[in-house]
Amino acid sequence: MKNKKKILVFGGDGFCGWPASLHLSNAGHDVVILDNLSRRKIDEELEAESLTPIQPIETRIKAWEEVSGKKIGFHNVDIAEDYEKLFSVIMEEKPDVIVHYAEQRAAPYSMKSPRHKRYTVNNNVNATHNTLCAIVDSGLDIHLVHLGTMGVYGYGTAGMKIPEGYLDIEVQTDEGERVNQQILYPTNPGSIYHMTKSQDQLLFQYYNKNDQVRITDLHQGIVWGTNTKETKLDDRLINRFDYDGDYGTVLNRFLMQAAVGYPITVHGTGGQTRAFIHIQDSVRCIELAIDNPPAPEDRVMIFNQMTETHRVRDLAELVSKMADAEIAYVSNPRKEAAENELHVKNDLFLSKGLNPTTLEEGLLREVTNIAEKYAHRADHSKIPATSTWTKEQKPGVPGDT
Ligand code: NAD
Ligand code: USQ
Repeated sequence: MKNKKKILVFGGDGFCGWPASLHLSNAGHDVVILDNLSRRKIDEELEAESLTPIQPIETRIKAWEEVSGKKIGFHNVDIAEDYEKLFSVIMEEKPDVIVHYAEQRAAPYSMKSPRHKRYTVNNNVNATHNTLCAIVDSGLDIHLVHLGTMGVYGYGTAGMKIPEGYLDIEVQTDEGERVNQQILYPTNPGSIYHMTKSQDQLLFQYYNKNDQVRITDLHQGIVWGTNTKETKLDDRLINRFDYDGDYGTVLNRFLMQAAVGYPITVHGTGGQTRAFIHIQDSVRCIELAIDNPPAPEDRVMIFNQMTETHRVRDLAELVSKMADAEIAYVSNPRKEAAENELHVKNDLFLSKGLNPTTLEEGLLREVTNIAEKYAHRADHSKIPATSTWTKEQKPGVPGDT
């Protein structure tokens, strides 16, 4: 393969990282996963498993080799806690690219208790800092591709389209002259988890300025769907499907709830507008980011990785109609604007060749079919979102409002 690269995927056992590892391996790259399997341990802590029966990482990798003839490497490393091991793996593997997914990614989990807040900050900020520090320490020219979030922007811009990372501003000098500048778009995170992604941005700015580390930061919207072209090839390659109140994301939750006969849990009025991307496009974006690295003299390259925006209650109505399911407007356990507009620029990925998958019934049905197939594995007591942003708030339980 022309342009074959050695790619380390940090967090490659997770919901986005596993299908991305398969996609990159299928495209001909040499892929090695680093993961401490903490997400699987959190399943045990929450007593809430993936709806789909995901296989142990060793079985996944063996199945991939049988199906594709391609090898994926694996190192069990806690990149936040074990800098020495992280550094020695980087020196051993000498990657061209690191794709960094390895963070605690659920906003409700990050808000559960002081312990969960502290874990999320320690894990995420150290994971990102250790990665940057090790890249510089290695002396290797490694392109870092990081998964950030749309949530760093906050979700309201008074009608303006959210730019890709940088905001044009005009300032007035002491002499009264007007000067144009670009600044990092001010962050406005809505949870401890989203706050760690805002912290990541500063770490990137610093290491890019000081050490010319080549960095692409992908501000991703909510990922929906479960299968990709590669995960469909064998049951042992199946991707995880989170549906519980902490890790389940909104559209997949609604589709799962409809499939198992649980009322669709809309938080508050459902007036929240969010950005979305299908898992197949998510993995394609990673490939495009890897194929289009910034030059060493470039600033941090920021892409908005989303394809469309939707209002939560519109999604609930769509799923309700499609599956003839009931909607429950529940108490919102989060502190967030009840209603917001959201307009987002995504020109960079479109210009690099992304052909967006939009919400269409066939794909929604595919998710519902998977949820129906594994409905017997669903624990209905784990569905309500019980993590509240403040002590005064109530969990999102149907029938409680
Ligand atoms: P996930 O929890 O399924 O996967 C994260 C993986 O990272 C897990 O396998 C976990 O074990 C690993 N990990 C966490 N901390 C680690 C550490 N210290 N050392 C080694 N491995 C560690 O999450 P996901 O949904 O795949 O999300 C991946 C990334 O994409 C996250 O950074 C998240 O913020 C971002 N993202 C996700 C979504 C989404 O909708 N899922 C949307 C936008 C952005
Ligand atoms: N919501 C409901 N009902 C539910 C679940 C959620 O109404 O049953 C609402 C929430 O209150 C919120 C919206 O749906 O207003 C989105 O919630 P979510 O859990 O789907 O998404 P979020 O917490 O923002 O986090 C997810 C991923 C995270 C990623 C982020 C991208 O877990 O890793 O960073 O999406 S973004 O939202 O664009 O910041």
